[in-house]
Parts: sequence; structure tokens; C-alpha cells
Amino acid sequence: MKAGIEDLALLGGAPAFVHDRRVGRPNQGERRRFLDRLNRALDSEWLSNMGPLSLEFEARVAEMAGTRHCVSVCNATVGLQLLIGDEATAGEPGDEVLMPALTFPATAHAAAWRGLRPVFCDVDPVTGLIDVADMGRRLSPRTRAIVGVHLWGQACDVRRLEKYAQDAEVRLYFDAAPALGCTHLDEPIGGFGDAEVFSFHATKVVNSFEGGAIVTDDDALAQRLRSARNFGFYDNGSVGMVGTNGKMSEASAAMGLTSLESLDEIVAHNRANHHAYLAALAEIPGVHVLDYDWRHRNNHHYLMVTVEPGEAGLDRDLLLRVLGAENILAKPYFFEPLHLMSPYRHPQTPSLPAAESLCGRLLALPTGPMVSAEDIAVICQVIQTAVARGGEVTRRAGYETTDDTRQ
Ligand code: T4K
Repeated sequence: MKAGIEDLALLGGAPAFVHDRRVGRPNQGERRRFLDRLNRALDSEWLSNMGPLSLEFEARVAEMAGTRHCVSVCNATVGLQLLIGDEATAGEPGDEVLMPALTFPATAHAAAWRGLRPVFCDVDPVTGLIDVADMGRRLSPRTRAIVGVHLWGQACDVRRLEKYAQDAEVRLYFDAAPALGCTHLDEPIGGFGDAEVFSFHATKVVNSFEGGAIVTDDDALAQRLRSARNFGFYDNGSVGMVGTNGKMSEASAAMGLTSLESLDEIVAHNRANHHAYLAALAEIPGVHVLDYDWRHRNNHHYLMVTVEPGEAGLDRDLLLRVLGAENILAKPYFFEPLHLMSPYRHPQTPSLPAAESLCGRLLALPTGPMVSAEDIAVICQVIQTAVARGGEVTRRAGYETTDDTRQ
């Protein structure tokens, strides 16, 4: 218990946790099940190149997404590159791909890596999801595709995006990296647009060390993607296109299958954690849980809050430091909106006020199966202690904020 700010570890007190509570701790599932699978792969001496485990993993993911095809890949970034570089999107170098400014840099890099220009759109000031009206204003004759991002597992406004894409005759893809097991109303994320891409990075709700998958109902696209991830090989053994090595290994698929087996349990735990945070933070001024639209199902893998310095008396970056000193390892997702990152910033970069404002205020707090209700009570008590005398914590931490702080 922190009785006052003197007890905060940042100001000299003892840390609240000996072992860290952190964002992104991998969901590994039952280790024995993983090792059994790995042993089978080792015994069979088949370790990659569309082996039985990766095919089984693809079947499971396609079933969850409700799609005819799942093309597993070595990570979601490569999955996005393959998709955005597909012939259906291909145009002249410098043609444009519309996407939100608030996302992980991989979304933009995938387009840039394929010689296309990411064009950033503003986001909804509350959810952080792509602002569809703003996106509509940025459509141009050079637009080849729209990429929606189901940020933190929240479903984009898929129907309006589909309408825009259809009218403009451009491709519609979704970066669904954080959204396995989520829905738009009752429909699983995975089946919207021309294709969607999941991530199975170690930090995602289902982990395959590194990994990703493209899901689609488009038979021809799936076939091209299968070739593209395997050096451009066609079924007859000839190389018919420029490809890459984007395959998922059997070790990754073994972990992915094992982690997937625990998904329901993980989501139930995450959902309970979400409610615990909502209740514990309800009375704390200036630290608000980004509450999801409960009409859609979320995997609750990310517990996002916004920190309002004017109300909380301290800003996001200082709260991050306060928590870090307590061994509570939060993450500032995202640190910088993409349009202001140096590879994409240019003299005509437009201002995207909602993305810029949200970016400086967002913080992911630890959740997941290794974070208990008791842990959440401690984390929120630390926050409460810091916020109760936010202005003083700011001064004593020798820290300057850009916003008004409570005295
Ligand atoms: N699109 C979107 C919207 C995405 O969010 C991402 C990835 C992608 C595309 C691309 O997907 P992949 O190509 O990765 O499949 C992490 C992940 O590396 C990244 O995959 C993820 N988004 C992003 C949101 O989070 P960082 O830079 O925050 O990673 P890092 O090393 O700071 O670790 C995050 C937290 O996880 C820390 O608290 C430590 C913890 N952690 C991490 C690893 C790797 C563990 O506890 N164990 C681990 O093994 O990017």
C-alpha cells in the first residue's frame, strides 16, 4: 500500500512489485503440449515449408476467422507486405495506400517497402480507429488500397470502409494484428474487405514466437500469396512471380497451436481484468479506460487508458515513469503518430489533430493471465496515489509537462 507520494518508488519508496507486471508477457499455453508438438516435428524431421503443424494452424485460424483461406507467414509485417504488394494493388511507384496515422509502424512500412506511399488519415478522437470521413477526403486517383487497422482489437467501421472501397474501386485490407478472437457485431474479424492480416508475435493474444496469417475468401489471391511467401514458386515448381521467404516454421506453428488452445481462457481472464480496471479507475480523475464498444467482442488483450494531464496533474510520460519505478511496465502505445515519424514526415505533412492528441495520452497497462485482480488493485492504488498529488509528483520528479497540471 502506498500511503502517500513519499512511498512512490520514483520518490524513494520501495517498489510495489518485486517481479515485474508487464504489458506483452507471452501467452504460452500448456508447455507440455508445446513440447510434445515440437518433439513430433523433430522426430518427423520436417521443420518448415508448409509442414503438418503450420497446415493445422492455418486450418484452425481460418475456422476462427470464418474464411476459406488462411496463409500463414513468418510475421504480420511480411504478411502485410505480401498483401499490399499483390498484383491487385500494384500500380506505379508512389501510388498511395490510405491508412490511419495511429498504428504500429509496420502498417506503413509494409506499403513503403513495396514502393507505395502511405497516406495517413486522422482517427476517431475516442477509439483511435480510422476516421472514415477523413479517409474519404484523402482518396485520390492514385489510391490503390485502404488499410483499416482494428486497433487494440476494436473493429473498424468495416461497412462504411467497404462502401468507400467499392465506390472508389480500390482494394480494402485490414491490419488485424491485435484482433484474433474479436468480432464486428457477431461476425469474426478476419472475413472483412479483400483480406485481413493477424499477428502472432510473442506479445500478441496468441503467440507463435514470431508469426502471422493472411485470411481471405478470395481463392486467386490466396493462391498468389502462397506462391509469394515461398519464393514465387507455383505448384508446378516454376517460379512465376517475385517472391520472398515468408513461411512459418513448424516450431512457430507448434507454439501457435498450443497458445490457441488457451484462447478462451485467456480472453475470459482479460475481460475480468478489464472490468476490474474499469471499477478501480472509475473514481481516479484524469486516467480513463478506453472503453470498448461492447456490441463487438474484444479479446481485451490490451488495457488502454488515456492520461489527461489537466485532470490528473501529471502527464502520460511521467505516469509511465512512476509505474516503471514500481516494476509495473506499461507501454506508451503509440509513442508517435506515423505521419510525424522521420521516414514519413515531409514539409507538406498535414496536421492530424486527433491522432496527435491521442498519441501523447495513451498508455497500455499490464493485463493478461499473469495479472491478477489483486495486482490490478495494487496498480490502481499506485496510480491513485500519484494522481492525488499529481502536481507535486511532477515537481519533485523534476519534470516539466507541456499541459496544465493540477497544483
Ligand atoms: N500491425 C499492428 C497494428 C501491430 O500492432 C503490429 C505489431 C504489427 C502490425 C506487426 O506485427 P508483427 O510483424 O510483429 O507480427 C511489440 C511487438 O513487437 C509488435 O509485434 C506489436 N505490434 C507491438 C504492438 O508490440 P514493442 O516495440 O512494444 O516490443 P517490446 O520489445 O517493447 O515488447 C513489448 C512488451 O512485451 C514489453 O513489456 C516486453 C514484453 N515482452 C516482449 C517480448 C518480445 C515479453 O514479455 N516477452 C517477449 O518475448 O512491439
